[in-house]
Order: sequence, then C-alpha cells, then structure tokens
Amino acid sequence: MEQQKKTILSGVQPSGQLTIGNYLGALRNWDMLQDEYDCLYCVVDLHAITVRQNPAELRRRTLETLAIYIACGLDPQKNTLFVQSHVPAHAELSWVLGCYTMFGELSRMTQFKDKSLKNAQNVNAGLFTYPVLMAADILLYQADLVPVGIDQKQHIELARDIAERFNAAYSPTFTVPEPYMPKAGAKIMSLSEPEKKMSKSDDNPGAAIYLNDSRDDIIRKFKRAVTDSEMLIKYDTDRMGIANLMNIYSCFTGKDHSEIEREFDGKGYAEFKLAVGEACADGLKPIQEKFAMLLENKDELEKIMISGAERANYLARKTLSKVYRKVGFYQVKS
Ligand code: AQP
Repeated sequence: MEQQKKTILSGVQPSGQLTIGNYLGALRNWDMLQDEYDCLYCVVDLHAITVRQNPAELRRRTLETLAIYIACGLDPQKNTLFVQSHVPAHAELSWVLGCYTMFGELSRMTQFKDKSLKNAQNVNAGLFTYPVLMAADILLYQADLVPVGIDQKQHIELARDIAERFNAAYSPTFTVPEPYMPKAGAKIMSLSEPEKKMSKSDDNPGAAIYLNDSRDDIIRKFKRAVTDSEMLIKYDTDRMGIANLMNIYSCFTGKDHSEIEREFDGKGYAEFKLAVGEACADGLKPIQEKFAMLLENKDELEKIMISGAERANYLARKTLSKVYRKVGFYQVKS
C-alpha cells in the first residue's frame, strides 16, 4: 500500500514587502519540500490585521504575496496555495482552541512582548491571541511539519501543547506538529541593528533587503550595513554584523563559513560587502522576473486562490466538524 504523504503547513503575513529574512528563513525551504510532502501554504491575512494595515495595501499585498510564493518556486499544481480569510474554519477553530489556551502561556510569548513595545498605541487582543490562530492554522490540516524561521519556534511549541491538551481531554484529534527550521538562514538580522531580526515591518527601509529591491538598492544597503571596526571577516556570533553578512552570503552562494573566511582573508569590509550585495542581487533576479510576469495575469492568480481555498476548505471542515463533535456542540443534519 502506498504510504500517505506527510502534511506541511506554513504561511507569511502580507504585512509589508517580503524580505530576504522571509525568503531565507521560510520560502526558500518550502520549495525544497514540495515533492515529498502534501504542502499547504497560506497568505495569513487574518494575522496581518493584528497590526493596523492600510486596506488597499493589504489587498494588493495579499495578491503579491501569493505571486511571490510562486515566483520563489512553489508550483500551484503541487502545493495548495490559498488566502487564510478564504477559509472561515481558521477563525472558527481559533475560538475553540482559545478556550484550551492559558492566559499565562500567551503572556510568555516573546513576539507578543516585542510587538506590544513596537505598537504601544495598539496592544489589541488579536496581538495577544495571535499564537492561538496560528495553532488553528496548523492543526486544522493535521500538519506534521511547519517550516519556519527561529522567531516562530515558540509559537509552534505552544501549538503542540494545545494539541496535546485537546487530545488528552477528548481522544486523539490533532496531529502534534514539529517545527522545521533551515540549517542556514533561520534568523537573518537587521542590516542597521544586527542584534534585531530583519522584519518586513521595520520602519527603516535600509534595515531590510526586500525581495523586490533593485540591484543598486541591494548593493547600496549592504554597503551601509552596520559592522564593526575589527576589519576581520571571521564568523563570530559576538560580532553579529559580520556574522549576519556571512550567513546571507553563505545562503546565496552555498559556501560555508570557513570557505568564506578563506575567500576574504586579508580583504577589507568594502570588498566583502560588495560581494554579498552582488550574490544577493543575483539570487533574487530570477524571482523578481517571475514575480513581474505573474502580476501581469491577475486572473490566473485569482484562479489559483480559488482552487487552493476549495481544497483547504474541504480539509479544514473535516477537522472542524470532528472538533465540534468532540467538544459537544449540538449537531443537526442539514
Ligand atoms: N529575519 C528572519 N529570518 C529568518 N526567518 C524569518 N521569518 C521572518 N523574519 C525572518 C520567517 O518568515 C516567515 C513568515 O513570517 P511572518 O510574516 O508570518 O511573520 P514574522 O515572523 O513576524 O515576519 P516579519 O517579517 O518580522 O513580519 P512583521 O514585520 O510583519 O512582523 C516565518 O516562518 C518566519 O519565521
């Protein structure tokens, strides 16, 4: 009997232009998994409104994020690509799971603490319960693996705890998911403050390389990247500026840290930064070209969204009705 493929679920918020952090930490690895697994990737627009979004921009970015998924190599024939708000079961399961999640657990989430500081004027309940919605995203599809960057690891651990708690209270209902993190690129840091992660919503556009940045912008941003005064190209996590540039260079060239150290032995930061910029611009070029082509055919992108949501809705409904039955919601035949 043919063994059933394991399931993968992940997503990106359309909360800004995607960065090389999103690409190297998440998207690039999704592409490598599409043949071996049953993969579902959503554009998580419900998550994005935990921070105020301009409605027109959110709409545009939702479509663009889907196009970026495909431009980064995801084949819509092999992967289920959809928009989170097109599958109502995400919000429905999130409510149920919220009743199996403790206030103390959510209070310990570092992303909540970071984002509350960054958005002090809008510390809304959605920002606090964000990890519950993320658990619903994952558990609805009985995902075995969730490919993410390091910043999302704590949320996946919570999703596992929620799944185990629910399974223990009733009977096995949810697959307990595992995080899947890349060996290189799991945490790309800001170019201007290398102790902070690179984020698409950073107020300083010089801090991040966006997937659609021009070659000149990419090279200019790397040239200005904050490093140190040691003038030594050697991997050392106490010198995050240089370590981050080495990680980025390694991701785009496939060279490991010792090869990079040898390549730039005795050379200056200016030469190294230029090489990082060029490698990054070369790596992003085919993605940018494909992205521009895809956006010319909005109808085709919408068709992909519709058929993705159709399959996602079918799978999600199956889990949701199981959950409703187990918790004791009254069922009637329609
Ligand atoms: N700097 C990063 N390095 C490696 N991986 C990263 N990811 C995000 N930033 C980095 C990974 O990208 C995926 C999608 O992230 P998200 O959009 O769901 O939210 P996020 O983690 O909060 O990403 P951003 O870019 O920082 O968004 P904003 O600024 O809106 O909060 C995840 O797999 C994440 O790990």
